[in-house]
Order: sequence, then structure tokens, then C-alpha cells
Amino acid sequence: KPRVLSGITATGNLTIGNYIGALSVWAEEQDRYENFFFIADLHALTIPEAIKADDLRRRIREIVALYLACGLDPAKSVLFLQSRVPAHAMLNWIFDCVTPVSWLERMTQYKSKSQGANPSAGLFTYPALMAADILLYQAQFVPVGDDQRQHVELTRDVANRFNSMFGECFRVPDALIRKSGARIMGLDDPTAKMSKSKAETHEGHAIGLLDDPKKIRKAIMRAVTDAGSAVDRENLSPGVDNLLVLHEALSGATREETLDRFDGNGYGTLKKDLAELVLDKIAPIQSRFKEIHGEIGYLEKVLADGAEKAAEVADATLNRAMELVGLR
Ligand code: AQP
Repeated sequence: KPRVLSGITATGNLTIGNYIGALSVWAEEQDRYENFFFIADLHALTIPEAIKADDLRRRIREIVALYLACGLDPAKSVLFLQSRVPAHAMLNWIFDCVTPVSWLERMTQYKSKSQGANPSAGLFTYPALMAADILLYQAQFVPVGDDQRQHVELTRDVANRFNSMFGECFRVPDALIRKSGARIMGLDDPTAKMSKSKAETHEGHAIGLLDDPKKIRKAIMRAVTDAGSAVDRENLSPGVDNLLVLHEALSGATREETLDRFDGNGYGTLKKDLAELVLDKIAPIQSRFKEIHGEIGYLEKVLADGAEKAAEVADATLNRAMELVGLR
């Protein structure tokens, strides 16, 4: 089976964007691939102002429980915590030394996250760590949302550069990006991507997978649309388009079917229908989450087993890379 690898950064409560763009795809396609999914806790340190140790610990536990609640099965997928596999940090350093600064300067995520801040070196080299995350596992596919497309491209460039400088070592992976739903926009601002860290400070921005039904309904009913009042398939503003994308991604219907259903309907009808659809989707996830979240021994075992299996693959690749550059 082809191997896939992907992860989610522990920077906040997971959103419906993380679910649609990443987690749901991983879970649905689990039987087709050999799967490695991790929690990017090292990446969560890139904005030091946002770090609170207890919050980070809480989030990590929440994300493992959510992975399981969303259907990732430890019998089918290796689930692990990035920091428990030291090879990631070691290969990251080698890649820092192989990656031209000019490549990192082009990254749009760095440009937007560093604006108005005094960015850390870690935020700048984040894509080199991400390249290490992926290439250590010789992954063929990387299922991600559209915002990570550029980072996967950089990963391919780093792999090619290393392979041509030192000798064949890394498989060059492809991003796996869904056609619709790969970039869910903020409910409060449909020109900006829905993001879990922004949701921490902006009420009504996101739908959190662990939000209560009242909060979810409120966020959807208040979602920004436009000056019109009914869906017009010939003239969809970004806000209405985003609601339709959410609807079709969760219902599995096509755009045509979704438009046939809502064209001419008031925005209120679309929003109410979407809210019920989201709640139907999220309710079983939340109830499984509640059962699993308290099972600390079990969660710890999943991560310990995952780290052991992940390290076996990662260490083999790291050893080869170290040999090729002369560190062995
Ligand atoms: N809005 C989105 N729509 C579709 N997919 C999304 N993803 C993120 N936001 C959306 C996908 O979720 C996976 C995990 O993302 P990440 O944790 O690595 O960080 P991110 O891409 O920067 O996502 P966030 O939620 O916006 O996190 P913060 O706020 O920390 O920056 C990825 O596959 C991503 O594409």
C-alpha cells in the first residue's frame, strides 16, 4: 500500500476546517494506505508568545482523543507525537543547512504569521521541520488542506536538493488535496482562512470540533454573507460560497446538487440547514471524545506504541541521511 503521512499542529482547538481539509480524509481513506499521523507539538512552539505549558499539554491530549474519536484506528494507523521521535529534530537541523534562506522567505504562511510580530527563528524554519516530518517516513502522499500546498512543494524541493547534493535518500512526495473543502474560510471573514489559533481570540470565527451546539449554531447563524438575502447561483459572494462548500463537504453532495437544493432560498434557511448538518456530524465525534478523553492510560499507550513504530522507520531514514552527509 502507498504510504501517507500528515499531522496537525497543537496550536488550538481543532476546527471544522482541520476536520474537512485533513482529519476526515485521513479517516475515510485509512484502508487504502499505510498511515502515519502525528501531532505536531514541536511546531506548536514556533510562536513563543502563545505558549502556555499547561495549555499545550491539554491540547495534545485533546488532539489524540479527537484523532481516535474521528475514526483513526491505531490498528490501521501509526499515531504519534512528533517530539517523542527525536529523528524529526535531528533531520530538521540537516535540512536547515540544506535549505536556502531565499526559499523560506517565499513562504506565504511565514509572511502572514510574522506580520507585526517579532518572529522566532523557528517560525521561519518551520517548513524545514515539516520537510523532515514528511521525508523521514518516505511518504508517497501527504493529505493536507490547501494552505499547506506551498510547504509540500518546498518539501519536494528539499528532497530533490538533498538527493542531488549527497545521493539518493528521500522519496519525493505528492500533496493529496481534496477538490472542494480544502480551504474553509472564516465565518466572520470569508476572505481569511478558518484557523484554530485565530479562533482562540475571535468569537464567531470558527466552528470548533469540541464547541457546544449553542455556540456552533450562533457562529453559523451570524456568519458573514452579503447585502443580498437569498442564494443566487449566478452570483455567489465568498461568504455564501463558503457556507455551500461546508454543506457539500459534510453532506457529500456535489456543488450542482447543493445549488439545486438551495438556489432561491433565503440565507437563513441555508444557515439553519447547515447548522443541523454540522451538529449531526459532530455529535458522534463529541460523544466518542468524551468516552476516550479520560482514558489517560489508553491514550498514553497509543502514543507510546505509535512512537515506537514511527521511530523504527524514521531512524532508518535518518541514519542513511547522516551517512550520506558524512556524520556516520
Ligand atoms: N481552513 C481550513 N480548511 C481546510 N483545511 C485546513 N487545514 C487547516 N485549516 C484549514 C488543514 O488542517 C491540517 C492541520 O493544519 P495545521 O495544524 O498544520 O496548521 P494550519 O494549516 O496553519 O491550520 P490552522 O488551523 O490555521 O492552524 P494555526 O491557527 O495554528 O495556523 C493541515 O492539513 C491544514 O492544511
